[in-house]
Formats: sequence, structure tokens, C-alpha cells
Amino acid sequence: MRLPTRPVVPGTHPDPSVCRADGSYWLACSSFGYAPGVPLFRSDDLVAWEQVGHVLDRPSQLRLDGAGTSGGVYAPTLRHHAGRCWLVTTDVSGGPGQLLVTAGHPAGPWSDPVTIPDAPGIDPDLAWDDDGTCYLTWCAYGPGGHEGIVQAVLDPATGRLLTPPARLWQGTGGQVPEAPHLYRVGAWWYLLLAEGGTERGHAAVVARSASPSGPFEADPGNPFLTARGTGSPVQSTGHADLVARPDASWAVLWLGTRPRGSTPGWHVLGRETFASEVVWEDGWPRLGAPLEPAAVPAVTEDLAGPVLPPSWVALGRHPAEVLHHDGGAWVLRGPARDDPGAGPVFAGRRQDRTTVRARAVLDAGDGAGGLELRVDPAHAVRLEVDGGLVRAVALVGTLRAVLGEATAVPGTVLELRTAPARHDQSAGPRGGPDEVVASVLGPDGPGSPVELGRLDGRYLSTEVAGGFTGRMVGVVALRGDVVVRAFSYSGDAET
Ligand code: 6LW
Repeated sequence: MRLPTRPVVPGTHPDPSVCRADGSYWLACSSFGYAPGVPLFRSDDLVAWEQVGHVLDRPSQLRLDGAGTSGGVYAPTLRHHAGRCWLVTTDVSGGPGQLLVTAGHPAGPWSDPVTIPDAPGIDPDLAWDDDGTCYLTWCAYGPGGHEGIVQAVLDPATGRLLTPPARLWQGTGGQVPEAPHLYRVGAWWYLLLAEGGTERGHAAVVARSASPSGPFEADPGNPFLTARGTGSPVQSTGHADLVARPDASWAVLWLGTRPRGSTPGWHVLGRETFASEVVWEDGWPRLGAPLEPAAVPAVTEDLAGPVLPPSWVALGRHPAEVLHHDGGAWVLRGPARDDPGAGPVFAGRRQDRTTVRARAVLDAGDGAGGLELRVDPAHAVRLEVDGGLVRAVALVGTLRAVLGEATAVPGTVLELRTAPARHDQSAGPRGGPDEVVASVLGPDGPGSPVELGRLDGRYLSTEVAGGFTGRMVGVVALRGDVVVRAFSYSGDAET
């Protein structure tokens, strides 16, 4: 199995679902506790993807109050059927069941959701038979936990199930069969599942049947996709979705991680989206050649104007609920100064390159706020401006360490960057994936950054933080409103 080494959508973009509509390919991913929900990308070739926005981009579609970083919106399925686009997903922090939205065009606007309350679980899929019957296939969860892959006929207009859920094929024996996608190809229905858990045992497996409801016969060549037990630089591969090209060739998008540092490594960019060709052998889809860019291009972004880039999200709130543009600067609304129990308010974007640098100039007035690189609120490096001081702080679980501090004056530039891990032999042979370096620069011109502290990047990895997401970088308001006078982000190209 030859896997690509470069993602087509880097950074935390797991659970890819892809369809073709209006002459382009469209891709949707999980977004968890961040809003807007379900980032949406467009491509002409399945390799170069441009983010066009989000599917769940307003509060009437999605409320994430109280959802943690890894709560909220899980694995969507994106389909084009009978001239409309359909997306079904789960808000695991909302009521039980699934959310179904539709649009005349994948770029939106998308409808408010129809809820499917009688389908508790995750990873819903939609497929239609020639007679218009709509099948909802999902990974059921009940009071006792995971119940396996089930299917029911759905009325997509009302969200009502028209048949009781029935169990389908449950994979080849790996734990937690999930992520079902069902496809009609010629005379066969193919059921693609993930199994083995989303960590190192992850895999995608396939079965087929003459009927959408089975019985399914497993591909003797399974697994369709896995990196388990291999030294591949891309690991935890699975949760895949197939797509047909107009010339009847097929491709597959799937998730994987890129652990770095000494074996078994730490991954810090979350689960990313990769792509491969699909070849058909004896009526079975087989993983083909890698589909990947020659290099992941460099990226730069800043908050220059009054419109947020589509990459920007906020944790637990839509960005418009916490950020507004005023007098040439963005203002992040933090918790009230007299409410010390309220958590920080975070808005930012994914760290989507291995080597990145973010800079910000903030005015916290008599409140406090900062520039932060985080996996979640408890795994972060932050430069916090508080009164006349800027403090470099590391948060690892319940531990908080002040790495260094400096005097803050108006215009002080905060800088967080990633740097290669320095292998400290006295600490033994275990090297982390990178380091996160916190520095400040004076307000008068570029100057040289003065380093206040650094943290081994393993502490900002999914292996340490847990959960389903990767690193984000952005601004945080700890007390009161924070004026973001400048913010810039850059990431190096990767070959
Ligand atoms: C998703 C499940 C999975 O719903 O992780 O890797 C869950 N697969 O299918 C969250 O992304």
C-alpha cells in the first residue's frame, strides 16, 4: 500500500466527505467545538483545495454553547443528488440524532437543519436508490455506548425514519466500526467503513451487496486502507470517502496523521485529509497511487480588513458573536472583568503547516488577553498581556508555568513560532516533534525577537491533550475586551 506523504488539506481537517457538483469537487470536514461548523473546500483536481466557507455558518444552524474543543460537530457526509446538495452530520453536544441541511449549490446558502431525532449516534451517511428511496446509514450509539453500523429508510424532508434501524455489515473485526459510506456502482452497492479506532489501529474496509441493505460480502482484499504496524510517515489512516470523476475513474479522500519526534512520535496538526487514486480489480475498489501536491505551499494570512478570512473560527461561539471590527481593529469580547470563573474566549485558525509563525499586537486595556497556540484550553502556550506586563505561559493539563515575562508597552509585538526540536541528550533519546517559542519584539520596527520561553511541542500534541483536534493559533481574551491591532500568520512550504 503506497501512501502519500503530503496532505491535500493540511491541519486539523478530519473525516473528509467529498462530492462532485457544478463541475467541481467539494469537500467537507469535521469541526468539533469550533464555529462556524463544517469547513467547505472546492477543487478542480482533488489535490489543490480552496476553502470557500463553512456549511453551518450561522447560529440558526448550529449552537455550540458548552461544547468542549472535541465536542460539537462530527463527521459529515456531503452528497449531490437530484440537482441538490445534501449534508448530514452530528452535533454530539446538541440533542441526540443527526442534522440534515440542503443547498441548491454547494457554495450555499445552506438551509437550516432538519433534525433526525430517532438516529442517535455519529457518522451519518446518505445514499439514494434509483426509485428515490433515501437510506440513512450511521454508527449507532445507545446508553451502553457503541452499537454498530445500522441503516433505516429516511424521509429527508421531515427527518423521520420510515423503517426501523437494521444492523448491517460490521467490518472485519476491528474495534468500533464507524464512518459508513454507501455507494451504488453498476450492479453493486459498496459499503465502506472505518474500524480499529481513529488512532494507530485505524483502517478502512469495504464490502458489497446487490442490495443497499445487504447482506454484504467482505472484500477478500481488506483492509482497503491502513498504516497500522508500518513505518509510514503517515499514520492512523482511515475514515475514507470515495468519489467518481466524470471520466469514470475514482479517487478516495481519507484522514491520517503525521507523527514526528522519536518513535512512536507525536502529531500536532490533528488528523489531516489525504488523497489516493482508486483502481477497480475484480469488482473491488483498491487503493491506488498517491494523489498529492508536489509541495504543500507556503501560507500567509493577516487580519487586515473588516472581513475575517474563511479559516477563522471561534471556540463555542460563532466568530460574529465574539469579534467585531471597530475603528480599523478587531475587538475580541472576553469574559466580564468581575467574573473570574468564566473561561477564556478564543478565536483563531488552524496551525496548518509544521513550521509557522504568528504575530499580534494587542491592547487589553485594564483587562487581559493574548496570542495563543493551543490544542485545547488546557494545552496551550500563550503570550498574555496583563497590565504593563507580557507573560509567556505554558498550560499543560492542570499545570501552569510562567516561562518568562517582559514589560509591555503600546505596540509590543507578540510572537509565537514553532522550531525544530532540540534533542537534549541529558533528557535521554526521546525527542519531541518540535518546540513552541514565545518571544516579544519592540514596537519600533522589526528588531530581533527577545525569547521569553519555549515548550517541548509534545505537550501541545493530540497524544498528550487527547481529543479529536489539532493545534489552533489565534487570540484569546481572558478578562474584558481585547483590541487586536494586528495579527499575522505564516507557514513554511513543505516538500
Ligand atoms: C468520527 C469517527 C472518527 O466521528 O472519529 O476517525 C470521530 N473517525 O468516525 C471524530 O472525528
